[in-house]
Amino acid sequence: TPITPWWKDAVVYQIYPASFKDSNGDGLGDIPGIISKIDYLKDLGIDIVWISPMFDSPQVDMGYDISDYEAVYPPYGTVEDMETLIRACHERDMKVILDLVINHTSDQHRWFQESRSSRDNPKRDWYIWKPPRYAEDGTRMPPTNWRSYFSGGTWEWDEPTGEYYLHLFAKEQPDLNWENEDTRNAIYDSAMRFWLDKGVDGFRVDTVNMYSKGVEFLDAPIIDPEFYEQPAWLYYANGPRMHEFLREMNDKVLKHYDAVTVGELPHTPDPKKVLDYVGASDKQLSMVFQFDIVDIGQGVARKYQFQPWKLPLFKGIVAKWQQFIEGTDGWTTAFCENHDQGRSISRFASDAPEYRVLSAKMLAIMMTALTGTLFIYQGQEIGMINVPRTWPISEFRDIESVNFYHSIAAQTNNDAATLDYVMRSLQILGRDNARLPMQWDASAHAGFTDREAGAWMRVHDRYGEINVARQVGDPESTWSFWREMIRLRREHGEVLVHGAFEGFEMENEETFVFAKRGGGKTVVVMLNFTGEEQRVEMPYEGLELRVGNYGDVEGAEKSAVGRARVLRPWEGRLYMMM
Ligand code: TEU
Repeated sequence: TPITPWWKDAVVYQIYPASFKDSNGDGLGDIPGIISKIDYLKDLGIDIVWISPMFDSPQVDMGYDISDYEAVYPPYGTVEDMETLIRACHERDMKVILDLVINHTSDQHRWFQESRSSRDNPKRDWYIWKPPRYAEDGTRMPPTNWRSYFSGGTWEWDEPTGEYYLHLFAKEQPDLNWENEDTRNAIYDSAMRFWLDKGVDGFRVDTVNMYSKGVEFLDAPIIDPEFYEQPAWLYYANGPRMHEFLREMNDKVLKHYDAVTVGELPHTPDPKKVLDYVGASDKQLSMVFQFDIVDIGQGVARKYQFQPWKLPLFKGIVAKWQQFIEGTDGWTTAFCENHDQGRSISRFASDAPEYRVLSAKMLAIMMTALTGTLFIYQGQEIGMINVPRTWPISEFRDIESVNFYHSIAAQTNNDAATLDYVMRSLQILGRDNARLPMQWDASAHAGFTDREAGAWMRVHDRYGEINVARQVGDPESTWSFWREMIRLRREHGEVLVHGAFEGFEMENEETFVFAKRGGGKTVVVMLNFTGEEQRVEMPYEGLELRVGNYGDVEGAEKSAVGRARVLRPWEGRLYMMM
C-alpha cells in the first residue's frame, strides 16, 4: 500500500439521482442526466463521484430500500448506463463509488419474499424473526419497545407465520441477519462483487455500525413517555460482532479490489470507538462519517424537536473530530451536508438574501481547510438553501418527515402549536431540504426537467437567484469560490488536508478561529458567524492573507492593529505562512 492512499486527498461529490438532472422529461433525475454533467464536476475539481442508491427499488425510502442489488431502478436507466457512467468518469481520471445498503433490503427483495414464505424456508434465518411476547391480559406484544427511525416500532407482525420481523427503518426495510454466514456471502456477491467487477472504486457504506445487533433483545428505557416506542440505538448499534464482520468483508472482498470505503457511523460519540473502525492497520473501513456535526440541533427524545444551540458547541465538535486521529493511523472525513440533512448555509450560517453568498463562501473556507477527505453534496457548490418556512407538510416527500408529522399530529390531537414547532424543526433539519431538484438555470423548473408538470418534488422558490448557469462564468460567484478553494486545498494538501488542528477562544460565541499546521506550513482561518462586526486576535505572527470572502484581500488587512482584526458580517479569511 502506498503511504498516502489515493482517496485521502480526494474531493468527493455526492449525487442524489432523483434530484440531480432529468434527461428524459419524466420529472425524475436519471443516469444519462448524471453523465451529461460529468464535465461540470471535473471542471469544479471533483475526484470521486458518489452516487446515492440507483438500484432497483420500490422507493419507499428513496432507494435505500433495495429490491435487487444487480439491477438499476428503470426510471433511472440500466446497468449499461451505469457502465457508461463508470467509463466516462474513469476516462476523466475520476473515480466512482456507490452506496452499499446492506443492513436491510426492501421487503420486495426475493430474499425476503422467500424468508417470509414459511418458518422452514431455507432463507427464514436471513432476516431477524422473533416470537411475540404476551402481556398479563394475553395481549400480543412486540419483542421489544424499540422505536424505528421512521416512527412507530421496529417490529412488524407477520400473521401467516406467526412471528415478528425486525426493521430499524421502514416496515418495508426488513433488517438482514448478519449472524448467518450464507446471508453475508450472498451480500458480498450481489451487492459488492457484482459492481466492483464492473469497475466501481468503492462504497459509501450505509448504517455500517448496525449489522451486529446486541445479543439480547432488551426493552429500552423510557425517555419519551408519551409514546410506547422508545429510542433504542444503544441496543442495536455497534454490536459485539461488528469488527469481525468488517474484517471478513475486507478479507473476502474489498482488499482484492483496492476499494475505498466510507462508513456511516451514527450514534458513536466516543473517539476510541470510532478509531476501532478506521485504524489503517486493522483493515476495516477507510474512513467514516461521524455524526456529531450533522446532529446539531436535533431533539433528544424526538429528532424533529429543534434545540437551539450556540457556536461553542459547533466549534467543540469540529475540534474534537479534527483532533481524534492525531498520533494514530486512522483517517477521517470533512462534511457538513448530505441527502439526510438540512443545507449548511441555513443551519449554520445565514440564508438571508443579503448574507447568503457571504455565508456560502465563509463555510467553503472552513470546509476546505479541514483535515480529512472532503465530501461536498450536490448544490452545496452553488449555495443552495433550505425550503422556505411557508411550505406546508404536503410539499414534503420524505417518509421520515411525513411519518413524524403524522405521528405527532395523532399523539397531540392536532395541537396547532406543537405542529407549528414540528414544521419549524423540519424546515431546519428535515431531510427534504437537501432533496429539492438541483438548480441548473433560471428557466422553468430550474432547468432540472423539461416535463411540463415539473419535477417529482417542488423546486426552490429562489432558483432564479441561486443556479449553476448564473454562477459558472462569474468569477465572483459561490461556484467559482468553491473551485478556487478546492484548487488551493490541492496545492497545500500537506496542511489543509493532512495538517494538525488547533482551535482558539473556543468559548467565544460569535467567531471561530483555528490554525492548521503541516509540512512546514501554517494556516489560520478566521470566521465570523454573526451579522455584526466582530473583533478577533491573530494567534500567530508572520501570516499573509490568502483568501477572503469579501474579495478585497489587499484592503482587508488595512484595519489590522497589532494582532487585532475586525471581521465584517459573516466574513471568512484564510491566512498562510509558508
Ligand atoms: O441513514 C442512516 C442514519 O443513520 C440516519 O441518521 C438517517 O440519516 C435518518 O435520517 C434517520 O433519522 C442512511 C441513509 O443515509 C438514509 O437516507 C436512509 O434512510 C437510511 O440509512 C436507511 O437506509
